[in-house]
Amino acid sequence: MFGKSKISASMMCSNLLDLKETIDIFENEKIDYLHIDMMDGEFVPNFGLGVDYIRGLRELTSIPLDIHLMIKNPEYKIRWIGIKKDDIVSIHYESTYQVQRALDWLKPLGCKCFLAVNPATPICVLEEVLDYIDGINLLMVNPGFAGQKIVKSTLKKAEKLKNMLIEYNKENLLFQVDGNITPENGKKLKKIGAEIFVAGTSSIFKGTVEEYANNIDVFRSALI
Ligand code: S6P
Ligand code: MG
Repeated sequence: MFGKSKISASMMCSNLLDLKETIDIFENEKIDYLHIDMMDGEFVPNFGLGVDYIRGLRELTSIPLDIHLMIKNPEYKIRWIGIKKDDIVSIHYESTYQVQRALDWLKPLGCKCFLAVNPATPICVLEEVLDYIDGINLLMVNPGFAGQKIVKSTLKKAEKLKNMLIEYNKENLLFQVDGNITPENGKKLKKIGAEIFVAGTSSIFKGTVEEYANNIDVFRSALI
């Protein structure tokens, strides 16, 4: 219906013992992005992947990163991360009082600049920043943990977002969905217009590492 779906594998769901094998599979399967959930224990009630993890991952692979910043005041911390030009970086609308300034400071780092919004944040808050972003990360769960169930209202919200992008002539913005993206939810969201799908325990990280390639095939065929 729309362009080719992209898969962003959620690395917080991977088993560290199998990391090298997992990355090899993702390279063979041509996974588009590695999704990095960075959490500071303040913006969300959990700690997540950090700068050293990213540095290590860069030595293992050149798959671009999709860095989801669940940290307070990200504008003051983005230079610590080692962002590259093919990466996506999402900052949360709710994580700073200075959203436009944060985007302004992110842009010169050369990555794709995304704004993420929590399930209860209305999409109308995006109106004033549409000119400063390359995409939107729509959270389908309250961020902080893998393995949660979709917040039902976010499906309707995804439709509202798509309509808003049409209304503002901003259909070129990339539309990512994150949280409980099962093949079924992915299919629905693809129909609505989502293009980048974060794949965690609901899709590709099921069973043992030997099952990942098959899981990816199943997930991919739902996103056609
Ligand atoms: C949630 C985080 C997500 C999770 C993803 C895991 O805080 O932003 O990126 O990693 O939701 O996938 P699943 O399928 O377990 O929800
Ligand atoms: Mg995430």
